[in-house]
Amino acid sequence: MRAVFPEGFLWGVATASYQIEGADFEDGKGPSIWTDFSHRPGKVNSGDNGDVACDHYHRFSEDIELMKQLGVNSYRFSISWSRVLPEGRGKINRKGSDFYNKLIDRLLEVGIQPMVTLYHWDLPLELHRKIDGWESRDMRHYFGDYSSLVFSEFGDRVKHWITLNEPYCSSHVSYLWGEHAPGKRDLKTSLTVAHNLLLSHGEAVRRFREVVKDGTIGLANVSTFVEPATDSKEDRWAARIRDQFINGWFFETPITGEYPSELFKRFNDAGVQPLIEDGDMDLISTPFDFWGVNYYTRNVIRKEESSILGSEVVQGELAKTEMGWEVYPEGLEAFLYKTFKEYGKKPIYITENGMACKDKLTDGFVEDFERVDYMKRHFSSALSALKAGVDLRGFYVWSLLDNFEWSYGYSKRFGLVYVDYEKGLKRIPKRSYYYYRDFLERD
Ligand code: GBH
Repeated sequence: MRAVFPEGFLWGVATASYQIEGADFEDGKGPSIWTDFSHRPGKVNSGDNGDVACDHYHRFSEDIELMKQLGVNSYRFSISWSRVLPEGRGKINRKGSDFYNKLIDRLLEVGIQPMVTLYHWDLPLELHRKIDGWESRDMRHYFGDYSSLVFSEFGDRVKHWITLNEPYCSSHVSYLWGEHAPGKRDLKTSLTVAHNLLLSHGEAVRRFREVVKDGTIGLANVSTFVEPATDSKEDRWAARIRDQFINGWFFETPITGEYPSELFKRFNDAGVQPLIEDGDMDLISTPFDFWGVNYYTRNVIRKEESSILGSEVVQGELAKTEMGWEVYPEGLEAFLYKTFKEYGKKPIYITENGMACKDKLTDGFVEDFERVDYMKRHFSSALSALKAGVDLRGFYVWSLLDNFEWSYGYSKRFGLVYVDYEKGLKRIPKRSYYYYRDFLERD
């Protein structure tokens, strides 16, 4: 199957700073909102935190070796803002930026293209404390300054950039559902946060054009394929509105410069709409180069008038992963097609796809056949999208290593490589790692 993908297609694995790095207080690094959140009782499963995580900060050479043996030609990781700027602004922490210099140089030495995310949820705690973090309109300036700094430090070697990872999660999962840092529950606040995130995305793209002359920059969104529970008019309406909430808000707005109209009207009627100032929508719709699509599952939606979204998520009947998410590879092809057609005809990278399994270490090995099956089916769905004309440029499996799965702590494993948290964080490649290696080598 691999041979059918175009020449130059990027095959990779993806990670994020707080989930793997550890060394959270080392070499001048400042705390992030996740440092704070994970140390609060009851926020993360078993009281887990990212103080040590996979200790990737000290073991990055070993981890790059794992990638080299795997045969990927690209690696998507994120930069920890507070490692580079401990208080989110001000003077650069050289030891922090040196870590990323060493990481990038080593990747290039072994022929792996870095794809770098500027923000994967670990906001410097100081910015949260002093200026209210993403609730503040000023964030776009701080994010802009941080971005400019990072572009000038690493832009000579990094050619693929992503501004934000899943603004849906850093707004709604964090400020509406309360499951992620900082753990608030208020729709108006969370819509304000989403607006500030989108403004910051636009600002970073503008800074990028000033600093980097040969590179591309995109936005990575979580993309949940939304389907109505029944074919009734009510459920189809409910699914459409829900799709605007999860997907359209972050896929349509940066293209059209307008929030999805039906849902915006609903929020406006309820008085929770974000405050939009002159020039905001121009900034948000600053042209950028590609979409990152993080695809995991679908949502089945039924009308529920009492909810402000007008709907609820119902249990689907498909097989589920350890996260309880339905396995639905067909949704990937459909989503890619829709994204390409409706959201600006841009090149697309699948920047995350993977599953959590009940991985058990037995006689020193992990037989994660379910994950192998999941990968096969999603690779083939991606191929169908390509054949249907989607400009698909790459596929990153989430994730290289088992890691800190946010509010689930270390209880959920997404890695191609098992991390033995009991035995010195030993890395043990799973069946799926060898499947991917063979796929990349000869399939
Ligand atoms: C990604 O987010 C993150 O970028 C990454 O850091 C994380 O480790 C990885 O996924 C695995 O979780 O309605 O119950 O079916 C994933 C965001 C949002 C995807 C919720 C699945 C639907 C859940 N997720 N979504 S459900």
